[in-house]
Amino acid sequence: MSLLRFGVTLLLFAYSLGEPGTFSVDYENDCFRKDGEVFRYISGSIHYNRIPRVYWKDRLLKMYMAGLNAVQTYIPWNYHEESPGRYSFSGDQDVEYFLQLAQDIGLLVILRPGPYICGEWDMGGLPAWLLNKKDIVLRSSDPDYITAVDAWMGKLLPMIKPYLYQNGGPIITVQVENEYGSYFACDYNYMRHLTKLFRSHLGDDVVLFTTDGAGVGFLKCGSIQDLYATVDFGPGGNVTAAFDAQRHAEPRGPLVNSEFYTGWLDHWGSRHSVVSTTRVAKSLNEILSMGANVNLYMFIGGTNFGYWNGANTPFAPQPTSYDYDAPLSEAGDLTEKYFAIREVIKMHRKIPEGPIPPTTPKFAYGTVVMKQLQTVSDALEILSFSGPVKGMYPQTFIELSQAFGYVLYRTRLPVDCNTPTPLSSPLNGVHDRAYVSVDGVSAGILERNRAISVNVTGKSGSQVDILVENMGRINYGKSINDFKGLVSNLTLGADTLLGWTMYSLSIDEAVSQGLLGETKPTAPPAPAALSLPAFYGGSFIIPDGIPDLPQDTYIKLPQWRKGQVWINGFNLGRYWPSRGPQITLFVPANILTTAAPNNVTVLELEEAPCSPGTCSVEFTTTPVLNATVQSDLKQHWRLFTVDDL
Ligand code: 6GJ
Repeated sequence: MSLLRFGVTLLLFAYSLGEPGTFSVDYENDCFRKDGEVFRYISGSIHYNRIPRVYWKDRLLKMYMAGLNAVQTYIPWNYHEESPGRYSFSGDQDVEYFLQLAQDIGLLVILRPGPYICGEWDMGGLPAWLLNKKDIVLRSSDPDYITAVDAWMGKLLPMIKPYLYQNGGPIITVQVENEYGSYFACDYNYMRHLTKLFRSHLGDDVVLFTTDGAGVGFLKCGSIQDLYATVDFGPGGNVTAAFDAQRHAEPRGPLVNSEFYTGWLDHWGSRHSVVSTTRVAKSLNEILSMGANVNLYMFIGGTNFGYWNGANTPFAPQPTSYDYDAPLSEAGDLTEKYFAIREVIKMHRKIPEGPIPPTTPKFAYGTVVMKQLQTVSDALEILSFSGPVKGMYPQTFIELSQAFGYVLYRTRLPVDCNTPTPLSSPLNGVHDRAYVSVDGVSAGILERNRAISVNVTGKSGSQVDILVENMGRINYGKSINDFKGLVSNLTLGADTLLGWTMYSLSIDEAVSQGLLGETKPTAPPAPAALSLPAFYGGSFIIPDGIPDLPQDTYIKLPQWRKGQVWINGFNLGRYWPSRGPQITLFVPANILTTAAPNNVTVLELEEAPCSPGTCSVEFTTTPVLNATVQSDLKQHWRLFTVDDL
């Protein structure tokens, strides 16, 4: 780039940011000061990684019109560094554009770059490739972990620095780590290292802070010198007592609730969480009446597209929707809770007048007929770009250099099994769900903590295929080193199954390249309770020239059981209507087109409603997130696991 062009670019960049300002903690007057004036923030959480870029402005504007003067967002490390040194910061991952947009709209930013973020996000935002060191101690002074953190922050923080309020940007405070006081390690050297690291890149002026549960026990390991300690707590509790806990760590300075829960998270198989509007409004008013600073977590939850959801322990993965019963719905719709919160804020500060961006229209594109393409086993040649890996024992996803999705494990029966013989994972090592077949006939499902054995029959040499699904890594607590795949040996009867061929599957690439075709009709398999995991395809046209189309919609899969869905190659996420509570998946308009047929690809893992006769999926205008659930965390039979520690 020529010197002139560089100068112009720099000028434009400087122009796009504001004037450098000051933002600090005033310990004497127990407040923040912005440009010398007393300042109290009323913020809301929005995760750019859960919302399509094209909708960022709409959501941020709605937050601004609600009376917020700041937004809070995490930066998930694994969303931006897919493998060591390979970064992506464009499109839906364009953090700088998100920050600039917030500033242009008039919102300040509270940034939470981790490195760990929790957030019901895969492995709490830490990249799975850290587990290449099998015994790594995450969130500690473990040298390999620190090396990776230093490299990541060495890339990210210099990119963030120009957006600090002190440099004319919108970022007023930066969080270090996340609720470290809740983590077993309690490694002060780690937190000191992070503080030095953040200071080295961001300078001495920015306000660095920590967030911990509102209890002295949490603050003990979560707060250290030079990081302003804040707390988090939800509605309905004792606000005074919660802030007294903060005062234990910060006798002076502003009161801050960094996560005031406006709703709550869901898990597959548990009832949809809702939190009453009245309860939220009352506690919010109490917090604001005390002059405290607050961030409403979540103001909009959005979606765990693809494989990005996390899990809690005992293993409980979160669904695709991160609606969170938040003031703005997953699709950005204005809710009764939104207007109630706006009324409360109005009692404490002047809020913007003028039109609020309306709820986006939803369109029912109707029914789309689906037909079977190929089973996963039939499509192995297409799906396994890197070819099979052979080994005496099964290898984990990480050992097979795969982070997300599915791996096919293949072996053979070593002996005749003329009577039903248990194929088991005695150490509960199926992480997380496995679809077992023998000679092309489904034999059943193994599931972490729920089902560690299936009975099989067959001849010596019969082919055993086991498709293992990674359902999302634990994002909270001591089990975040969540390895996926067959993480311990399987047995047949009393004997260990040896001799494996393992296929890492590049399903997303195969779907987006349209590589999956129809199978030649073969003799129908022997009757079985379940079908083989298979792909199904269909398409629908959205006519060109109709104003406002395409519009957002929801996809529903009636009588389908569990799987993954892609539209035009975009991985929309997981569906599991047979377990619930989520039934529909949000489909943002930006992945649809009027220029060509819209291709729907479904990977059904258990049983498609396609035989006999046709099967279909539906596009409707109404979300269903609160269906009754099947067996809420009922454990069929399970051994003691590390999750129980
Ligand atoms: C916060 O702590 C976390 O900082 N929180 C939750 N904690 C997990 C407790 C599970 C037993 S649930 C909702 C929020 C977010 O995860 C946030 O990232």
